[in-house]
Amino acid sequence: MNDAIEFSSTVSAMTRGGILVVTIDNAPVNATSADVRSGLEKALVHAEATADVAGVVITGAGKTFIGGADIREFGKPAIEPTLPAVIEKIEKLSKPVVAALNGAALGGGLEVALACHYRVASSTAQVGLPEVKLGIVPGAGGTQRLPRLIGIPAALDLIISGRSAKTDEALSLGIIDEIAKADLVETAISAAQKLSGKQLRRTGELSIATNEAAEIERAAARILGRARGQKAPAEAVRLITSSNRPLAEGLADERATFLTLRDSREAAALRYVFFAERESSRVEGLEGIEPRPVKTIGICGLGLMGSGIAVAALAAGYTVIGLDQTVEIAEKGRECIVGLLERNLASGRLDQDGFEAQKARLSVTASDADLAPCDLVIEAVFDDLDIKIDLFLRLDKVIRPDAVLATNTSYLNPDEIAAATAYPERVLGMHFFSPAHVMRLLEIVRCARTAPDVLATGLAVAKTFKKLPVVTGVTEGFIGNRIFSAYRREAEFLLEDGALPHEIDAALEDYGFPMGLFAVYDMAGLEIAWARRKRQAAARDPATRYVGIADTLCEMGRFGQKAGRGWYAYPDGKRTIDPDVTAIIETARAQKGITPRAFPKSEIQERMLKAMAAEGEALLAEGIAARPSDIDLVMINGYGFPAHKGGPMFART
Ligand code: 3H9
Repeated sequence: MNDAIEFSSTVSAMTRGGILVVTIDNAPVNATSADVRSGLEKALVHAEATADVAGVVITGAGKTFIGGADIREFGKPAIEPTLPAVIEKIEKLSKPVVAALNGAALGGGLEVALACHYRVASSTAQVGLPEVKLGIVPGAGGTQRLPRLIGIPAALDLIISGRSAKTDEALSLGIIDEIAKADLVETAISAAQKLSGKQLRRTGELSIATNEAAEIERAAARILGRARGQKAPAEAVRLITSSNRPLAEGLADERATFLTLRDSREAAALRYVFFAERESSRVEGLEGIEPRPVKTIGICGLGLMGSGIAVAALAAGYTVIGLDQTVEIAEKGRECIVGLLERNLASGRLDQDGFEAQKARLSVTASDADLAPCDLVIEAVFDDLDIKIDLFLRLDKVIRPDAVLATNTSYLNPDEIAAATAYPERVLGMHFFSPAHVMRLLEIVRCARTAPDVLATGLAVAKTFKKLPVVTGVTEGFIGNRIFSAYRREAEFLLEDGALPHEIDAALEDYGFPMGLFAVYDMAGLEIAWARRKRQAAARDPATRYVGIADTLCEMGRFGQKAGRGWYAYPDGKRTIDPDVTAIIETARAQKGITPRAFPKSEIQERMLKAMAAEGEALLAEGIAARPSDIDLVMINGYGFPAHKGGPMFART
């Protein structure tokens, strides 16, 4: 052991047992900033030049190995040395370099590790190349070295999905060589000592299996079919499938592609989304506020929504008490929840022990009093104000005064529910999206009197549910459904003005939505929205433009796919343009004296985007949404807005 050497302000090293142990300490995630790159380069030069150093170990301080390139540096002038240059030095070093993966090795972090001659990981580490999620391709050798190490099909899967692999999978794929059973750095040091003086295995020199052409072709076709107009996945496929060529040639192609994509609008949008997700839970007024402790969650109403919420709560480790109207209905709810857990077991998302443990934490009841131990109760009963108020009044009598009450409503005013209760400060809204155990978005509704620590509790619980929480103020439909209404309204205006449902849907799908609006309507069913429109009819201002075509369809029983017809016809289940619907639309236009005109796709897209952005502006002006990026997150995660376009607020810039 000797004194630490500081190679830069974020990279230091100690020599232990003849091995230079280099530690990257660049909080929060050890991203490869200019200072890290320069420190690493100096450490490598030192190791090569120092006779007493027999090898190198690279590791990270804290819980991350290296989280990748510093995304905040993208778009700024490049500072030497570049990451590919540092990585080349690692691979070519004459002495063994061992990566000691103490945590996540992502993007440029895994690329550093791939160039090392041996990789040891702690059991909690994970590896991945998530660059396509940022609209770029790996730019420091990932598309060339990973296929050399694990073959093209496995590299395609990891790079295009952008997913992370845990250590067991990483070991079986051959990405890492060893999982440390004892101290990670000690294990890495001893690996480096053993490799010293031996022939080193340089990933860039490995050859690629060439007998997998059919498998590769199938995988590539599948990936490109899902890319929805994004550039990065297609470019990554091209680079990976052509990696069987001289390394220098592949690296040069990769670098040029990375630089072009990095400066693209698509990458800017995805970077914006990345930071927006981290920003959304920073809420004004909650600085330093501690959430209330939550161990037991009550869920009222065990229908589809309540069951989904229960599954999310069980997965997060909570004890769950489900309540429904009768013992029989509650038991049905329990069966539904257990059915969802069984699906997770069958798909491998849950192992047998986890399944048993989750099931053991679930109980159901028809008696309000059984909810007494709850720290938080989430109601997911029928969306009717009287029913919800009645339930909350009953809950007031049985749960502790400091327990939090959350209403899962889509359209009702939670302030009215809160006002009816004994302690309105403990009430907030938690608007889940269906299916609640799958959909990531969770609107957290801050009511007029919600206490700060109650709001903080909602956010903290959402995080444990692995949801993306976005705080919204109270307004009809909150952030998402208000913008969705504006989107729907504009589509209906377009119908009257001359566009047909399939033309509007084609324009939206071309833009990147997984499904056009009218196809979505048909899938979800038209009757619930019709019932709401009928309820609102009396209050509607006759001077505002109202499109009645959807009402006509409903009056004809065209309730969507379930009914076999809606905005489209479904012979053999296949979405087909229906001349009857065209005739209905033409009649509606004629009745209003509208002369239809043709709309190019770009104009449809522009009008839809403008309508969403204008509603977003209104939400900001009213203080319902805190920032434009929160609105974008809601539309991306709840309504299919393509992430690579950044959301309606980003797209207007
Ligand atoms: C790349 O590597 C390109 C190369 O192929 C080629 C180069 C030539 N940069 O997520 P958290 C910040 S592209 C800058 O809440 P966790 C983040 O904004 C990169 N900042 O933590 C947040 O800041 P703040 C490929 C970054 O523990 C803070 O760190 N890599 C970066 O839940 C904490 O983040 C990726 O795409 C970054 N790379 O999760 C990995 N990463 O506190 C992206 C994070 O101010 N990162 N920050 O809001 C992650 O997936 C997670 O952050 C990680 C930690 C799993 C590492």
